[in-house]
This record gives sequence, C-alpha cells and structure tokens, in this order.
Amino acid sequence: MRCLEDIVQNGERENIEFKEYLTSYHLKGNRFQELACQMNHRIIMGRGKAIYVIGVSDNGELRGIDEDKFNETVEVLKKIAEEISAKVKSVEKFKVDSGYVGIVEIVKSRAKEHIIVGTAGHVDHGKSTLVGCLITGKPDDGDGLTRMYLDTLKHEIERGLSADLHFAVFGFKDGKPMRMKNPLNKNERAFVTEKADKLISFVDTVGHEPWLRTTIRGLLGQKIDYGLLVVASNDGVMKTTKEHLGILLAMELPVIIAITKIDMVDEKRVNEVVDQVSQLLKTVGRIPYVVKDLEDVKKVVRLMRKSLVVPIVKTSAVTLEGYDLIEELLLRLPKRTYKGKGFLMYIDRIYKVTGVGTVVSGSVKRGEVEEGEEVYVGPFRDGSFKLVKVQSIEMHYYRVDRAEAGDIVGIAVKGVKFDELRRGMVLTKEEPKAVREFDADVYIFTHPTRIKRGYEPVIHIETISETVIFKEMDKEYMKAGDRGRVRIAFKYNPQFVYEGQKFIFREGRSKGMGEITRVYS
Ligand SMILES: Nc1nc2c(ncn2[C@@H]2O[C@H](COP(=O)(O)OP(=O)(O)OP(=O)(O)O)[C@@H](O)[C@H]2O)c(=O)[nH]1
Ligand SMILES: [Mg+2]
Repeated sequence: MRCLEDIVQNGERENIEFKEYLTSYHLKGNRFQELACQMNHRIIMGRGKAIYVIGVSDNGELRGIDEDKFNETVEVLKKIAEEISAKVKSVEKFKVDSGYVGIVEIVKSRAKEHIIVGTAGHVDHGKSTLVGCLITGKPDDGDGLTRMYLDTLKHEIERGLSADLHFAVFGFKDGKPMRMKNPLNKNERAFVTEKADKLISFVDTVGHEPWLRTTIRGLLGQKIDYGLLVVASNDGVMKTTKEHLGILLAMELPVIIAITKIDMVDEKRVNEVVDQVSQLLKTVGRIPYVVKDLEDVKKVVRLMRKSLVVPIVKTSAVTLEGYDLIEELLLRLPKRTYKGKGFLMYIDRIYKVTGVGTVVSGSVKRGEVEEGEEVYVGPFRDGSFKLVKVQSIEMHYYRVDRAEAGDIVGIAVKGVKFDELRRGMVLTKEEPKAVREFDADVYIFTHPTRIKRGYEPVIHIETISETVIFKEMDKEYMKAGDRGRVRIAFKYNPQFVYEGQKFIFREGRSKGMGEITRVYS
C-alpha cells in the first residue's frame, strides 16, 4: 500500500500510466494500436519497464473497480503487451473502499521505438545544420561545416543549398544520445540503428523555393510523426516559413519550432522573433509554449498529448545552446502513428544496386513486411499490379529481416524491371485497385483568379505528384478561401489512393489542400 500511495502521489510519469479500467472495447482497431504505441513508449521511457496503475483516475484519485473489471483490465493489458512482444511481469492488488486498485508491471527487453521527424523552414535557416549538430553533438562553425553531413550531392556542396531529401538517423540508448563521429559513415549508422532503443529518423527537406515540390514530398510521403520547423533569428518568419507551417498543419502534424542562430543577434531580437512565431501560431489556432528548461520539456510533452501546443526552443548551432532541450524533446515525444493492418508502402525512390538489383525505398505506411514475402507493386499505366518478391530489406544500411509501419527502408525486389517502376507506386500484400478518379473536399489557399471546371493542377498525395483535372465541381467556380467538393481525375497515370487521404495541389502561384472522400476504380 505504501508503494501504491507513493506512485499515485507523484502522478503519471514517463513510464507510469494511470488507467481506471480497460475493456474488450480497447482491443479493437485504432484504439488498440494507440494503446500498444503508448505502452511501448512507456517501456522505452522506463528502460524496459512500464507500470500501469489501474482503478485510478487520470489524476491519481483512487477510484477502485470491482473484481470483474479488475480481471478484465489485466487481461486487456496482457493482450496489449503481447502485441508489442512485452510481458506482464507482476500484478499487485489492493483493496480500497470502493473496490480494487492494482499495480501492473510490464517488461520487455530490447524494446524499440522509432519516430520520424521532418525538417521544414526557409532556405539557409539551419535545418541541415541542426540535424547534423544533434547527431554529432559537435558545434557548427556558422559557415556551413555541419550541413555537409546532410547535403552530400556535388551541386549541394558547391551552392551551399539542400536540393533533395536527405535522411539521417539519431539514436538514444538508455536515455542517452548515441553520438556519431560521422553521420555519413554506413557502419556508424548501422550500429545506431541496431543498438538504439529510441530511434529518430530525420527527413531533411529543402528551403529553396523552386524545390517546394521536394519538401512537400518529404512531408507528405514519409509517414512523419513530427515536423521540426526552423526560424532563423536574424531573418525571422519568412514566406516559406509560413508556407511550410501551412503544409505541416494541413497534414495535421504536431510541430516543434527551433529558433536558430541566436548567437548572431542580441536577446531583444531573439524575443522579437519568438513573438513573431507566437503570433503566427495563434493565427492558425495553435498555442505557443517557449521551452526554457528540462522541466518545461516534460510539461510540454504532456500538453502536446492533449492539446494543440507547439514548443518553441531557442537554439544556436555554434554554442549548442538549446540543443539539450531539443534532444530531450525528441527522447520524450512518443510515436504517433499506429501500425495498422495491411502492408502499404509508397515508393519514394528507385535505385539500381549492383549485385542486389532493383531497390525501392520509402517509409512503411501500414502493416509489416518480411524478407522472402511476395508483394504487389503498381499500378502500371493500364492499372495493373505485378507480384514481386522481397529479396532483402535495409534500414539506414542495417540489414533487417522485417520492417513495420514507420520504418524508412530500402527493399530489394525481384520480378520487375527498374524502368517499369515510378515514384508514387505502392507495395502491398493484398492486390489493390488502381484509381483514375475520386471525389474530394478541397480548400483553396491562394489563387489569383477563379478556379473552374477543367483546372489542371499538380496534386501531391504521399509520394505521388501527378497532374490532375478538376472534372466536376459543386459550384461554378472557386476562389481563394473557398471550400468545395470536386470530382478529380488523374490526367495520365492511375494511382493507388484511398478515402481519407489528405493532399496538396499546386499550379503556379495557386495552392490548396483537400481530402479524398470517395474513389472510383
Ligand atoms: N551562426 C550560426 N550559423 C548557423 C546556425 N545554424 C546554421 N548556421 C549556418 O547557416 C547556414 C545555412 O545552414 P543550413 O543548415 O545549410 O540551412 P538549411 O535550412 O538546411 O538550408 P537549405 O537546406 O538550403 O534550405 C550554414 O552556413 C550554417 O553554418 C547557428 O545556429 N548559428
Ligand atoms: Mg539543408
């Protein structure tokens, strides 16, 4: 009883969860996957051990539940544990006035949690540098020293700009960051991928405006859990900053904001930029929260679970100020996306690898896949799919025998030619149907004139970017700020899309977003 009182008085913690009771209802669908994610996160935070206190309210009030409810709750916890290959180690039961309260201990060795973070923000505001400095733990020189770890293409080095998506991996082991000497070193990457219990895959996007398409692909196509938006304290909020924030919010992604380069300006200016960012967030219905110390990190992570709070951290890559806070945030933020059923991956890139053959890369959106399995790939121009064999799977250069939702992987496939594949195709286990037309609810952000039937923007869905035609509209025309229902057709190739998917469309200076409401195959 002493132990119970201590736990309850201290409140919920990283590895302690309060639940009044659970029923078989919690074993269904998304709810179950959410609980599994949550349990896995608690175990990671507890270095292999999570505690569920049952029969208590969220804020620790000893409610007490009857014997049947108690037993059912324990059974449900066992099922959730099973889902993530963990075990219920012990159950302690205490009698209180109105029933029973219990402490259930759940353990797992080699628990792993993997989140994907996408960077965003204006050109030169320090996205690549931030990622590089986090991974190495070493300061930047303020003159492009660190971004070399991300910007590896020849013209990127020459021009000092990121021009394509780059991936980097950052790991924590027992709550401590695993520093890399050289984030490009394949062995180091493989080592971190294997040994880390909390893994962060960064998708580093590009700020240079003409490459917006690439940034959209990074933020839409990679099953991102959190967006990391950088704002340099000299420039402050720029047009691209707003645009990228808009994309992150349109995709309903929680956002972390890093104010960068605080070493370059005085404190007054830094606070001006914090105010600018706070204003911007308020106009889009988010709540800014300036994170000052490690206690704030704990608070803000709890708040983010329940509301639209956005942490803001002041950082400098040169002094590494604020980096401890960003690290702590990354360690504590839970996986948001759930495993789901039915393997699905949108192809992002296609490679020809000597000795291996055709390799497709992307992030697993749903379900899981194992080496040796057969999967469908497509759709091809005529709407068909082809069966191919998964020869091998690699994650950040580390060979794995299976991959699950949220993993960024390269999959070597046999049974299809390199030239037949396109970005935006999918891999699935059940044969999907190709879609030529769909209905969608759309919202126009910006458009200089009126949008009418026959409008042909480029649409971005997952890794797909294709020209479409607005075939029918529920009103004669739409202008900036309007919403409407539209029948949309892919102009050239059929695609695999489904109801509920969100997208962005663009054409010149016009932009809008939408959600698929019905598909026609
Ligand atoms: N003084 C100072 N310089 C920084 C800081 N962060 C980044 N820089 C410098 O700013 C420049 C741009 O940084 P990048 O990391 O390449 O910016 P980016 O946002 O990735 O740029 P794109 O990918 O091209 O959009 C580099 O020369 C960095 O050295 C910082 O906190 N302080
Ligand atoms: Mg960059």
